Amino acid sequence: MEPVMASGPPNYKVILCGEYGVGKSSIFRRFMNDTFTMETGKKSTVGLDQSSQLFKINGMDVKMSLWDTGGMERMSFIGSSYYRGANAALLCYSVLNKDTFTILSQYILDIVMNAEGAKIFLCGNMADCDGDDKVTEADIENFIRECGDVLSGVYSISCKENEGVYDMFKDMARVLHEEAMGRMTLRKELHVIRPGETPEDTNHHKKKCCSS
Ligand SMILES: Nc1nc2c(ncn2[C@@H]2O[C@H](COP(=O)(O)OP(=O)(O)O)[C@@H](O)[C@H]2O)c(=O)[nH]1
Ligand SMILES: [Mg+2]
Repeated sequence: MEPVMASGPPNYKVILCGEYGVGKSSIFRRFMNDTFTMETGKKSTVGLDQSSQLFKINGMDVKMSLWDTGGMERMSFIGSSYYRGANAALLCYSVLNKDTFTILSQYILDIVMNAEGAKIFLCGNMADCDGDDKVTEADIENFIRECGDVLSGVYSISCKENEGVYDMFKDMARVLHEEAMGRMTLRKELHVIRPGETPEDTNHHKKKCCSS
C-alpha cells in the first residue's frame, strides 16, 4: 500500500499485532505521550486507538500513524479495517512468555492476507524482566530463518524502562520511508520498451531525437 502523499508529509500506517498482555497498548502509550502504567487493559488516556508522530528521516518530515487493537485480540477478532491500508505491522510478543512468541506465525498469515505488501517488524517487549522460560536469542534466530526475508526489522524493548522504544519507531520510519522513496525512483527510471525493440534501440532513438 502506498503512503498518503497528496498533501503534507508522507504518512505510514503501522498496526500493532500480537497476543493480549504482551504490551501493545504500552507501546502505543509510549508512542502517543511517552507514558507507562502497570494497569492491564487500561484505555489510552485520550480514548484514542490511533496516534500520529513526525520523524525526521534524511532531513525530511515523515509521519507515522500507530494503531492499537483496542483489546479486540481478546475476542479473537480483529476486523479487516484494522489491517486495511497498513504499510507495516509490528509483531509484538513478551520475552517472558514463549507462547506469545510461537503464535506469531499465525499473525503473519493474517497480515499477509489482510494487509497486502505491509512490511513486518518483530518486537520483543519486557526486556527488563527475568524469567526461567524467556524467549532466547536462538529462538529469535530460528524464527528469522523460518520467516525467510519477511522481517524488515527486529527489536528488543522495555516499555517500562523506556529502553529501545523511540529508536525502534525511528528505525521503522526510516525503513518504510527509504523503501517508499526507492520505489518512486525505480518508477521514474522505468523505460518503456516496445515489441521488437531492445533497450539499446530505445537509447538510440533518444539520441537521435535529441540531436535533431
Ligand atoms: N515489566 C514490564 N511490564 C510491562 C512492559 N510493558 C508492558 N508491561 C505490562 O504488561 C501488562 C500488559 O500490557 P498491555 O500494554 O496492556 O498489553 P496489551 O494487552 O498487549 O495491550 C501491563 O500490566 C503493563 O503494565 C515492560 O516493558 N515491562
Ligand atoms: Mg491493549
